[in-house]
Amino acid sequence: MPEVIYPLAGKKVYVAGHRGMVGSALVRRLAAEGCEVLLANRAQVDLTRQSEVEAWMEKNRPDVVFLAAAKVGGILANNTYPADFIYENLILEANVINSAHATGVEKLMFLGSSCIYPKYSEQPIVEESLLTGSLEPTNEWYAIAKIAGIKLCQAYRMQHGRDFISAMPTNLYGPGDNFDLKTSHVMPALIRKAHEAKYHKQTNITIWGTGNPRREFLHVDDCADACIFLMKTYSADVHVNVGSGDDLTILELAQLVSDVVGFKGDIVHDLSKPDGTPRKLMSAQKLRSLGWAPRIGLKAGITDAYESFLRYQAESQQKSYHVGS
Ligand code: GFB
Repeated sequence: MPEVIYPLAGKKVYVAGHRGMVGSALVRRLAAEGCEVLLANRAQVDLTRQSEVEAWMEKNRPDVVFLAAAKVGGILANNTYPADFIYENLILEANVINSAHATGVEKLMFLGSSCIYPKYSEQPIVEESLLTGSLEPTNEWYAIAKIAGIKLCQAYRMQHGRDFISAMPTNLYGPGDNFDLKTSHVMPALIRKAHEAKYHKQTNITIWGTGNPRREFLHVDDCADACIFLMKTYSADVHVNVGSGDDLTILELAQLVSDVVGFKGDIVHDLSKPDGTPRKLMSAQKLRSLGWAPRIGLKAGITDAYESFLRYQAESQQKSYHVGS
């Protein structure tokens, strides 16, 4: 185990974005750290409003911030709402990071995304590939905002000596995911499609694009564990990739999800939908050499994500029953 340079025990830890998939996983994982976790919903502090963020941070004075709040979505949502993705992410990052500086936060972690790297980066993608080429057009708006987040942390470290670090997770999945087919990422979409096809005895499911792009996936509980590991052991301006180190094609993923869900039909393609980046496998070398490795294999992770989908579905049905009754 590497040296803990910043123990979390006894600290006031603010998780911005605790209702999201990553934020809620961080809250679950922080329960083992002996810290006080601070949370705030949108009615208490709207992170896109500078004065609200400043007032909330001034009043609550966290020692530590995990900046997991973000407007996120899959390839189609990114491509359809570029203004929302760049504006909301930029403004909330700037508000939280500047307020963290103003109120003397001891340590902050900014969470980004693997889409910060150039579209045709050499694979596996090392941290130093940042800003060496053009971005993937379907998500460059989100990517620019996430790059700005890394740069904000670096700038406050350079100018003010702040211990603000950045972690770049790969494509994440797990409990708390968004299962809306129009706005979700591929994993929850495939789980839902395979489940509904099995339930309705359909002969096929449709996947977007050619199925040839390769993607890397990490269970969100592994991601939360890696983030807490880095918070306690890492302090430098270079961001750190957080991934599994393995990838597979979207078609292979669709087959694996079908297998877990128990759907036995065919997989067909909607070629009107974009493929996006051909491949974005991040190098896991830096995080491994720091001493962290994932624990949840892809098949076990998908099984867990499917169970969370079934719970989500049961809850939604219960809610609509109550509304209707
Ligand atoms: O997960 P996804 O939406 O995002 O799509 P990206 C990954 C791949 O799966 C693309 C294909 O090639 C999609 O065309 N795919 C196949 C599907 N079927 C489906 C489906 O039913 N739904 C979805 N959503 N995809 C996002 C970025 O890129 O990744 C964000 O837009 C962010 O900025 C996120 O970085 C992690 O991996 O292409």
